[in-house]
Amino acid sequence: MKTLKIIVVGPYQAGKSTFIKTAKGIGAVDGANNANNDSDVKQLSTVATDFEKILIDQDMMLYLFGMAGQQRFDFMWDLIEDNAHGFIILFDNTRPETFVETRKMIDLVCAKTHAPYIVVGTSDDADLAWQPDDLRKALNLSQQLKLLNCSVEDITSVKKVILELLYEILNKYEG
Ligand SMILES: Nc1nc2c(ncn2[C@@H]2O[C@H](COP(=O)(O)OP(=O)(O)OP(=O)(O)O)[C@@H](O)[C@H]2O)c(=O)[nH]1
Ligand SMILES: [Mg+2]
Repeated sequence: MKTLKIIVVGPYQAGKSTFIKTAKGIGAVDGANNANNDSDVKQLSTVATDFEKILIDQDMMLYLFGMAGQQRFDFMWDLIEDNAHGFIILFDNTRPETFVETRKMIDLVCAKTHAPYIVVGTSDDADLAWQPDDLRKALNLSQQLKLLNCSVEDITSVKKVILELLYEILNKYEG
């Protein structure tokens, strides 16, 4: 069984916990096998890390970790960055005041690891959501870098994000 460790990071209230809870539902096998008894009870704001195990098929298990938005990002790094296979950097499409922090997280991921990552704007379903071209400019993202939108409560949308990252990871390690 291959296990992949994926870290979800992003500013405070970006939708990380909701994303991870929704992701639990994408497992190929029945819910009982995907359930993780250690997972956090839903809280208003995460004080520890979120964690879910997701069985993709008989050969692949994802370990999905969420970094608490209120904790200092640097402090958590030594614990999680070691053997991560990929990163999902989530930010809220409707909260431009968090864009500077989002950019810093992208820079930190690039500086600390060579693992693949994707940048994902949440609240895609909201009226105030920024358009992709404007987001690219605001976050100073190159055209090559993948920028996706996601509604974190929507399982299809969350699945698309995870599959995109899996393609990136498989390309890197097997391509
Ligand atoms: N409708 C909708 N709501 C969202 C979306 N993203 C975030 N939210 C809402 O934003 C709030 C925060 O979501 P959480 O999943 O707790 O965010 P978080 O990043 O884990 O927050 P912290 O742990 O405090 O950093 C919740 O009320 C979510 O329902 C989205 O894509 N669509
Ligand atoms: Mg949280």
